[in-house]
Amino acid sequence: MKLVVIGLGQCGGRIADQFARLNKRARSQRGIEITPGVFAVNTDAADLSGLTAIRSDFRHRILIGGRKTGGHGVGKINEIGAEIAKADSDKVIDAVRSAKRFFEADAFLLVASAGGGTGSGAIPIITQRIKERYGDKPVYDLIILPFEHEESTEERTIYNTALCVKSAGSVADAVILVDNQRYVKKDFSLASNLSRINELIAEPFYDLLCAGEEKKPKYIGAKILDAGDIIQTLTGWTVIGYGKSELPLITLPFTRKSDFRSKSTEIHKGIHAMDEAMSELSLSCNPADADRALYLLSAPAKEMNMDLVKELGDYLRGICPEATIRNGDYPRPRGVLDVTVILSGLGNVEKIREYYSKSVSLIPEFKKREQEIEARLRDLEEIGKDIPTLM
Ligand SMILES: Nc1nc2c(ncn2[C@@H]2O[C@H](COP(=O)(O)OP(=O)(O)OP(=O)(O)O)[C@@H](O)[C@H]2O)c(=O)[nH]1
Ligand SMILES: [Mg+2]
Repeated sequence: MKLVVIGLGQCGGRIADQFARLNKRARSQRGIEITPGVFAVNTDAADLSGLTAIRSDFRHRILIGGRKTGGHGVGKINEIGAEIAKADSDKVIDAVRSAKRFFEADAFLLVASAGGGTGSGAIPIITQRIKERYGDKPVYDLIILPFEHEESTEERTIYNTALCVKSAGSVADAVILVDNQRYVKKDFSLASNLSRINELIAEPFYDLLCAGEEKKPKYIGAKILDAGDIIQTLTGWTVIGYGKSELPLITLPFTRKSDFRSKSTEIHKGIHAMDEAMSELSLSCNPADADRALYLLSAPAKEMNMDLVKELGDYLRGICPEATIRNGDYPRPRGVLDVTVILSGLGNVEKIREYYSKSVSLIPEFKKREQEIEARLRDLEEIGKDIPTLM
């Protein structure tokens, strides 16, 4: 599957940059292309300069709202991010259209954090504009939810998140939710933590996108997972997970493949990888709420067998009893067995419920603060009304 990736705001831009890196890896390791165009859009010029893999010309790193923000962001007010995106959306559409291989893309993936200003406000607006313009291609939003400490120190973060998620949910074909807090590992420093988190966020997409684009016969699975399967699966609230089991690099001569013990070891490893994928989902949710699910097994061809594929299917069926389940296998040279899982069409997401209910109680507080600020400004004007101006 090929995606046009558009990162909005700082977080979105950096994760899009990570997708550009994945594409370079796919090209050099596998000779295939997974992202025919990667773009970053921001109100902040410095953030755009900090990217490394996205092409550096103005058509790939797109500065919006320049006159309004002076190139310095919107300071976490996502209503302003949305206004700027409305005014400058043509810049994004034109840039995407001019990408040379744009016609090869199967879908769009837009990426942003929900808690900031620019990306949070722009993602629903740009999603809508792209849908109006390219009705035949689905548009998916990958939305990054804030860390817990950000929610507790700044209420605006919760309000931004609720506004962003609700708006994106009403326009995108699917919203893939990623909770930053799930990736916090205490032993990382924050700076390297963010780039490590971004790698972990993008990684599950690698095999998923490569599987259907593979051209070498020996890496083509018995059941290929292609763009059609992914598009049929993605709808509404969605989470993604990834897990792996390390395999020995060489098979010892005395463990014959037909041996029942080695077969059960493979199944054990497969289940272990699936278990890890489910426990490290991008947002914690109840899998029983999924209407659709998908799993991709990647492993050396000789490690995969029908029993393993069936066991993984049974495992998923057990925890997602209502879901339509799609699957595929992707033979890889050697080393690891990994499993990528998508749960989609979730009927309930506890975390979103929390954002909505907390935000409802914040609205009167924000209104009151706004009125207070306006009243103070009126006061100030009143005091200075007799002073002449230079204008
Ligand atoms: N995973 C991840 N989260 C990030 C990254 N950068 C920022 N965030 C999160 O994104 C939120 C802040 O949003 P930003 O993306 O910085 O904001 P923006 O869209 O640039 O908007 P403004 O700067 O307010 O104009 C916070 O919840 C951060 O924790 C990143 O590189 N990776
Ligand atoms: Mg910013």
